[in-house]
Amino acid sequence: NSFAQHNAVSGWPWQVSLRLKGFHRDTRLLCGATLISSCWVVTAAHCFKRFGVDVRRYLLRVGDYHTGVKDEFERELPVERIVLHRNYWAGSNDNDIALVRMRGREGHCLYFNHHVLPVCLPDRREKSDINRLCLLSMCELVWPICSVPGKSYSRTLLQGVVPLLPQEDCEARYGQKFTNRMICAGNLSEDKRVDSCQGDSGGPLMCQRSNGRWIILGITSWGYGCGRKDSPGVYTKVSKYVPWIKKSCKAVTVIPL
Ligand code: 4AZ
Repeated sequence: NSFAQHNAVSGWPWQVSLRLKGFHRDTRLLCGATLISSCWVVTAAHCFKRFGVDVRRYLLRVGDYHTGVKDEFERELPVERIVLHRNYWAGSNDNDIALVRMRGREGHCLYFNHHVLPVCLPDRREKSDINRLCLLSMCELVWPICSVPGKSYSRTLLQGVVPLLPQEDCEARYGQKFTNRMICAGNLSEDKRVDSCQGDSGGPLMCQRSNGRWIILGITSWGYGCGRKDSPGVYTKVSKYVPWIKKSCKAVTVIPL
């Protein structure tokens, strides 16, 4: 598929995966997440809908590009704290945002390098210009297979370019479920175009500023199916939550190890 997503060049250093611990020492991919500081990631609140907010059930994996291969900078960190947005409730997709803190020492969790680096937060008034081309990095899903039972995940991180769409496109498609705290992005005209899907939730919709910096504009949240004509993907509009993110990260008192 020439129009499908590509393998990410060498990973995106802020892409994190949220993993659920199994009964043995295995973990499985639950959601994407995005590194915003040495200890914190943002993700989607709905990622915790199924298994709850007990921190012991989860791990965050950073620096991963190939699943099944231990990459040089790959690390798995335990979770210390999960903060769901207080206006998120499982009956809707509104305010689909959560913060997760890794367990570290003295306010420090990760060393940054070319493979592990935080993304920038948008301005509070950041415009989601229509037709701005932004990028999705996807945890592990190959979408053409995703809607088929027995779906399988890609072994390497994927990325794809999606245009930001006018809010009206999602309002027309999804009605009241689409709020102004969400971003509409994707392709309308053809079937089987680049889109996020199950397993990608919580990961970044990111855009590059003219100064070269990448910002996280959206968090993969929901949509009708994946890659369907006339059904764009819906992303949590991060700019609406910047004050909440800053306040919540500060408010957490860290228990020393
Ligand atoms: C999901 O199930 C999901 N195409 C995420 C994104 C989209 C659809 C579903 C958008 O987590």
